[in-house]
Amino acid sequence: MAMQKPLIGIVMGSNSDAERLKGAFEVLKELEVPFEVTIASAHRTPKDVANYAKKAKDRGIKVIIAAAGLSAALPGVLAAHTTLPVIGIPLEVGPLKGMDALLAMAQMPPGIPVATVGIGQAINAALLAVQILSLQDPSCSKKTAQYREKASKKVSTARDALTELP
Ligand code: RP5
Repeated sequence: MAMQKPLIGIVMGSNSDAERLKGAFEVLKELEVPFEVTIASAHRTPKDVANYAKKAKDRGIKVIIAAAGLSAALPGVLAAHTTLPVIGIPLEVGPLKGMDALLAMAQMPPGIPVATVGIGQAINAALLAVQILSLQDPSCSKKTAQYREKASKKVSTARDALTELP
């Protein structure tokens, strides 16, 4: 997988966000979907954000996932510089616990959409990215179905293990 060209680009606003994105990294590794991770900040390194977005498509990236906390402009700014789909993950950071980031990502001006997942929902962002890839790549569709089958089995195994009400 390390040799494969990344299809998903994950951009985080700070190195301090990495821990909160572990779920996304794990899912993409499990599904063997090649991805890359970088750090760029809409406020601290705005030129890097614009450059990343502008070059992503030509580099073969198909979907961008952008994660940030606080007043999180990152996914919106990336989306402004590319026609690739951008998925935003608002992170639970600071006194407002991610509500500020959620509103900044979800309430985009018409014309520049960001597909925003729930606060801290890194796994869903990764799965949504794989589902977008599946439009062109049937193997991604199969991987999504297998992931769901596994999740479904987990629930039924837990149900079958219930001998009495907890
Ligand atoms: C945001 O500010 C980052 O995405 C991070 O969630 C938050 C705090 O960043 P650090 O001060 O920890 O670098 O831009």
